[in-house]
Amino acid sequence: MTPLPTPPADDAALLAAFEARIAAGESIEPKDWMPERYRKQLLRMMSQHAHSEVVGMLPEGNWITRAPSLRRKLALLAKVQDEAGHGLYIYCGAETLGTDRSELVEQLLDGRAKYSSIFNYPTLSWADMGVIGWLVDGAAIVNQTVLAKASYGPYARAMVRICKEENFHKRQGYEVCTVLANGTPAQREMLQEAVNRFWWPSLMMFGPSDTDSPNSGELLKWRVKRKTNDELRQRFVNLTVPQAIALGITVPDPDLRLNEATGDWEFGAIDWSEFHAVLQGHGPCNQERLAARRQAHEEGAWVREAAAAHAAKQDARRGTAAA
Ligand code: BYC
Repeated sequence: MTPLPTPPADDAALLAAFEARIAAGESIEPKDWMPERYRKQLLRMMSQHAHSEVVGMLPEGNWITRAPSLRRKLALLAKVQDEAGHGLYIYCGAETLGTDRSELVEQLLDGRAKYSSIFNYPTLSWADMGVIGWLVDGAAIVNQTVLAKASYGPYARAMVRICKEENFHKRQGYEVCTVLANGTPAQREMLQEAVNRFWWPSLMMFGPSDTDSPNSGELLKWRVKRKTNDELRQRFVNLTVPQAIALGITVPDPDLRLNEATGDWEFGAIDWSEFHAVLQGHGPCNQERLAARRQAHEEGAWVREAAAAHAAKQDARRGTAAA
């Protein structure tokens, strides 16, 4: 973790009062004074989170027309629609920090903002829909349950609702996995193959290891994060390995073993070169994902224009009525 920047001297008293509030477990609200670094860090994290929800619709959207039954199609449609809603709640939360959503979206489309690495992997089989729900939403719940206690009120409150919906997503995903695990040999094989592809990228969702996480110091100090990347990753592995055992499938890690003394499932080394390559735009689907978002943005221009024209008309009417 890198050393924290020193605040300007004239902010020292405000900073001390701010940090005392955080230490007392108080929630910071949009109109409260906050250090510029706190605002910047939250805006970075919340906008990346919102972008992840929106880009995260693409891998699953790929299977809506090919879901194997009407029931599965309805559940998948509802899940993808939920992700759009999550993006909107978090963009609204991010806007309370003073940056307009259109600017945040620009940052995504021109490549300045990141989104979760996991969504740069392709969805090659129906089993991927089960495995994404189980592993990807499962990882998101571990991360977001803690964020529901973040010091910034609008973010924490958005997380409470999102976590409830993510629980449904995880359950539907695990149920798809259970059916495949108890199906034909070809279905079990399809499930195992999907787990083999998604296991390590799911562990990477928690971010770099603590020794290599430049933002953790500030975020932990100001209680935006309440646990480190490695702590949450370990919690996810401890929760998930017994679920894999219950499904009768293997986790693709020859070094995985239960440490009886700590109760932790210890896992092998993560290939951080793959993680960094994906972050630098060289994952299997980075270009495809951004191209899809840019196209959707261009095709939605008329909706934004119509909404803006309607709002302007309403404002003008209100102005006339008030005059
Ligand atoms: N992917 O200092 P660090 C979902 C970046 S969507 C890409 O540890 P921090 C779902 C990091 O941004 C769930 N980039 O960062 C949706 C930083 O770069 P910058 C998405 C990553 O912020 C649809 C650099 O690496 N969840 O559930 O302390 C369908 C150094 O990292 C990643 C969230 O966004 C990554 N995996 O910790 C299904 C949760 N990891 O910005 C499911 C909110 C790290 O300095 N975010 N980076 O250039 C967080 O909890 C934290 O931001 C992270 C990273 C744990 C992700």
